[in-house]
Amino acid sequence: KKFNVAIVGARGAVGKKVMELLVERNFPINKLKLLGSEEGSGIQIKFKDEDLITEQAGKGAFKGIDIAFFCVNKEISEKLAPIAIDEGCIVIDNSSCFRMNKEVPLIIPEINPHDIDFHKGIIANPNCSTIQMLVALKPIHDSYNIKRIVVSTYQSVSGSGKKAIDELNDQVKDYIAGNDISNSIYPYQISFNALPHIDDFIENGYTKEEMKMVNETKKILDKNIEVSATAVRIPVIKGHCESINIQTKKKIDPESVKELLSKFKGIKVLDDPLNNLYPIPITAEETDYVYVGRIRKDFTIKNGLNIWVVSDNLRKGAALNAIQIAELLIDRILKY
Ligand code: 11C
Repeated sequence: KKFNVAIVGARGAVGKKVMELLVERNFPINKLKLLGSEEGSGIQIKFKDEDLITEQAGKGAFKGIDIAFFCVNKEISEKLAPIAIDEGCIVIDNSSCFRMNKEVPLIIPEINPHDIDFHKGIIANPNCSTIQMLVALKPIHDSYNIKRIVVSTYQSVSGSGKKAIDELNDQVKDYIAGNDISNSIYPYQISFNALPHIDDFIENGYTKEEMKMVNETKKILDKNIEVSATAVRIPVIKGHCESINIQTKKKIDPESVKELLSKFKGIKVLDDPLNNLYPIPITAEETDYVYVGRIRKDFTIKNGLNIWVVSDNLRKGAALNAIQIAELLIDRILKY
């Protein structure tokens, strides 16, 4: 069976990656429709051998579409998802708009595939920093029962979209040319800098990005896990890194964790620090894996462990996980 598919926000960083991965994974497409804003419509984009023309998203645009990948911000998702559902389409939403809604499954296929059975038209794709953290922690939680996570992220600019990639590149060029450096996406220069500020700050002193990691972990993996997060933007184009400290209920040792992680689908362990082997964004770029290294005991607490996790945020952190959700949807629900 083949499906009619739409991408909303096809010209953005995630939308483009979804298009690319639909081809790479040989997704069963009958017809692909590219949707965007009014200004973004009428533009020609190549998909396989076809020249597709982007169309304006809105009433009527989702008729006859089976699955729509929403790769837009939460304000646009909020406006368009109800229209898409009304027109009989299933929405896989990349934004944070519906993630914490009790009626909406929030899925990482390796972790909670069964939750998809309860969907009512919208399935949410988790935040990129949550996805790579939870893929790495799932096998550890199953065996050792994680009580608490302390995580600091080092996130690339592609997480803020195409304009942020351009901003970093322009700032580097201006720096080398000796020109003044301007910024519009971030509150400060991002080149040669690090900003402890991703998404908006809220009253409790944390950012929304940090709270996504807290709340999404509870919804996807286990509501009893406590998470303390600090999210930092660094001048890398693709690939988010995370320093993760965990405390488990059961006794834990690095060697068994290494073995456990090596066997888990989607994870690659790179951990031979004496030979300079550890995950870095450049290794993860354009690959589907969540890489784990620096697996070592935390000597300051009972049952403590430190790990370092890296993944391509546009792939497993966004487009790949969204397509894996669609593949799961087809496998469990639509094929019948
Ligand atoms: C970033 N994690 O790297 C964000 C991007 O809630 O889906 C994704 C924002 C979200 O800036």
